Amino acid sequence: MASKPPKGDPVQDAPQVAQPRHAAAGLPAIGHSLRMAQQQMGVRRTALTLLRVNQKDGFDCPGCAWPEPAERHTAEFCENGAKAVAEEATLRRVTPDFFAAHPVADLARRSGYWLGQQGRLTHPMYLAEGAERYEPVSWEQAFDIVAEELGALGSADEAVFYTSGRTSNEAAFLYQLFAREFGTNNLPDCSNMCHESSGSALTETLGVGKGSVSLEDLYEADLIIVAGQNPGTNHPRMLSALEKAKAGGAQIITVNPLPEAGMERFKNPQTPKGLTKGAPLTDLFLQIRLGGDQALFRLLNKLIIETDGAVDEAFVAAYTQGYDAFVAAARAADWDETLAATGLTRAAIEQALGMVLASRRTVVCWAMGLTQHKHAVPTIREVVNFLLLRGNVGRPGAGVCPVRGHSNVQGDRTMGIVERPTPALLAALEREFGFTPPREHGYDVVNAIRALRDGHAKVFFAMGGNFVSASPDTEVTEAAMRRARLTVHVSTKLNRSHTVTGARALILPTLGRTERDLQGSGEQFITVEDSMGMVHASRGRLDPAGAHLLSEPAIVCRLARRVLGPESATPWEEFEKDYGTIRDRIARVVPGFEDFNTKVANPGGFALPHAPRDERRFPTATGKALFTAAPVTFPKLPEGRLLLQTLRSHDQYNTTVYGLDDRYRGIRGGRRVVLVHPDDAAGLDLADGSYVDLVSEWEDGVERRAPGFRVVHYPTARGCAAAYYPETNVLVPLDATADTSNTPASKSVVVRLEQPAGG
Ligand SMILES: Nc1nc2c(c(=O)[nH]1)N[C@H]1C(S)=C(S)[C@@H](COP(=O)(O)OP(=O)(O)OC[C@H]3O[C@@H](n4cnc5c(=O)[nH]c(N)nc54)[C@H](O)[C@@H]3O)O[C@H]1N2
Ligand SMILES: Nc1nc2c(c(=O)[nH]1)N[C@H]1C(S)=C(S)[C@@H](COP(=O)(O)OP(=O)(O)OC[C@H]3O[C@@H](n4cnc5c(=O)[nH]c(N)nc54)[C@H](O)[C@@H]3O)O[C@H]1N2
Ligand SMILES: [Mo]
Repeated sequence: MASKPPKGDPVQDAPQVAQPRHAAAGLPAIGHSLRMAQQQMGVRRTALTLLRVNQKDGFDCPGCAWPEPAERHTAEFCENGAKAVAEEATLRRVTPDFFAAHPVADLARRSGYWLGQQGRLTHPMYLAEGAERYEPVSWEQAFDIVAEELGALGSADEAVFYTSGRTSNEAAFLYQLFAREFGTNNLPDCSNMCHESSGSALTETLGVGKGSVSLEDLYEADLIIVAGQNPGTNHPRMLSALEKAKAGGAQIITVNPLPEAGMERFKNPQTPKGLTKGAPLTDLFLQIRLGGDQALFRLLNKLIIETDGAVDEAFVAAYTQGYDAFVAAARAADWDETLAATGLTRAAIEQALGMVLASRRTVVCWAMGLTQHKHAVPTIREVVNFLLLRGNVGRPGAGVCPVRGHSNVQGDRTMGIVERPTPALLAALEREFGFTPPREHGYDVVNAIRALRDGHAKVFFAMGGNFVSASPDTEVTEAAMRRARLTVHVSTKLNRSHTVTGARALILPTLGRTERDLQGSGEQFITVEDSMGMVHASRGRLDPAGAHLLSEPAIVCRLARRVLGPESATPWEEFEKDYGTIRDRIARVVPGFEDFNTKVANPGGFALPHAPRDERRFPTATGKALFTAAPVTFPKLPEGRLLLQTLRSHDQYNTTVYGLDDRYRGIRGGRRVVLVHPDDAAGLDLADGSYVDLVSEWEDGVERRAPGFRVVHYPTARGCAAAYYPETNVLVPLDATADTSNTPASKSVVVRLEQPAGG
């Protein structure tokens, strides 16, 4: 049986609400993933495809960036990985006939869910200036159009080259090389909205902007703190690692405004026990207020400093600097302020302290709950202070673990997708390729939107992703995009960014991870880097979704030849023919990739060097790990307002909506819900089931409104609310970003809930 056709666009978002769950995975998860996969791919393809996920001779799951264990199960994937694969390997197709039947204005009225459900893009498509519909074009014509608009620019800095974190190392390396040969560092990427705050804080304090732990470290830890992360939905395979760590004696503290089912109890579908009641994961749940984490870690740090013998003084003396200034700041931490910032009890914090002091090896894991706040960078620096105090960096079982999002977002950065390149990277490119790369810093995501809005950027090119839906301040971003001369998207699936275009627009269809990539020299593989700095190969086996698709490396090579012409000394044709030749160059440009082609032949891949982890060497400005002492801040709420976080449901991958359920939170059949504590709801006179508009309040006085959300009484922290992204991105002001990292503060939006008149 083939795939089932997608259902119609749900006109009415009608969420049904039940009690939230207290355990994740188990048999229902297997059932859900297989059902979704079979709807998209049919039974046979489902079986063939899912068995290849994350196998040593298979492809890397296009879902999250969680690493693969050395010993793999036959089915080394999770429910949500299966959904990500099904979404890509679907048998549904978006052909030129589809575009003939659907003018852009029609597509712009559809939900993101409907757009994604239409299937894989099959042909390069072009929207001419003033035209109502996309029409098929040849690849040559498509590259001519891009070359024409790039050639008409007053300066290379009027072009923006965005990347979403699914792009392979090979494609990413070529893409940044092309942008820089063209003459710009305008290389914003999804990291700017994601872990940029982690990168900023870690580079400054430890000298390396990446996590310092491996899976083995997690297994050896005494204490694992999981703060601001929902692995049950977003990194389900992490639950197996936490289960294993617990079996080895680790304790787990969860810091979150929401009780997330996955952290409460895990039913591992790979074990007999997992099929019945499963294993509890969290030992201590700190139900913190949004944005209270810096205050929490600062107080814990003060208490550690004030406990005799608790500080690892030998480590502090040998490897760190800034300790005295930090101690002075930490001593000033105040119980009352911390209790107000966190909403926690004194007893809970003292219990946490007891566990911290009892642990000789501590790991802190985090994700978007820490990175998407105005004070995200000082918050993560405080986590670093916390680990440095007891010497928990650079030894087994301990360290920093920022858990990455997109499957190759970390690798893309390693390959040079960065708008603020280091002089070392530029020098290496210059040496290897013989051109002078631009030195000025380029635009990140927020600055790219400003440049488009203000007419300073005119061509927007995206290597994957869904920029207009993922970015903040939807109305501002969409208006900015419409001012462009040309918008180009290299995509696998239809999304909203194809419907909100510049004067001219192109959709360039590309191969996904699951597909066979045949080039002049034969079948190619690509490589990716996971969240723990392991690099390995990925090989697709399915036939491509259409005969006209090009791989991402091929698209960049052909575009570069057309745009840069014979002046470019780079062997673009050779790169396209044989990706091994790209890896040979990466080996000479990017530290840690020496002998790349040899090392990646090892089925398990290889680990990139990480100086703090491997040798307790801290490549900061002073060669020491840095204690920092930023003032403690936390969001303050005006009367009658709530602090809204915008987060993911269980049935979505960022802006890709797989379905309308959020099973663990008890929500079904709709996404326009706002979770509010029953006592806050009572104070605001909001019955469960009533409908409200969410109106965000920001210092610019502009009213930002998301209409028609069903109120759900939910056990979140007091004063805090939660609703799904991207429906709520319209509420996040473009200028509301984290200090230093400029990441949109998507987890702290001050809102009022307005009941429509008579409602
Ligand atoms: N299935 C699936 N997998 C994914 C994704 C997906 O959309 N779907 N997205 C991928 C990507 S790109 C990323 S970046 C990751 C995202 O992974 P997560 O960061 O887990 O994703 P979010 O849904 O944003 O969840 C944020 C979590 O932090 C908590 N939180 C929010 N604010 C605070 C705070 O102030 N303090 C604390 N302590 N906690 C807070 C929320 O309650 C929630 O549990 O997942 C990746 N994996
Ligand atoms: N309010 C709010 N906003 C947020 C967040 C939040 O928590 N709250 N999270 C932020 C985060 S962490 C992130 S990472 C960003 C995500 O931002 P993006 O990475 O831009 O968005 P995605 O939704 O992951 O992109 C999905 C699209 O990628 C394309 N695609 C999928 N696979 C491939 C492939 O293999 N190749 C190519 N070329 N294209 C492919 C498909 O066309 C699909 O429609 O969103 C950010 N925005
Ligand atoms: Mo992300």
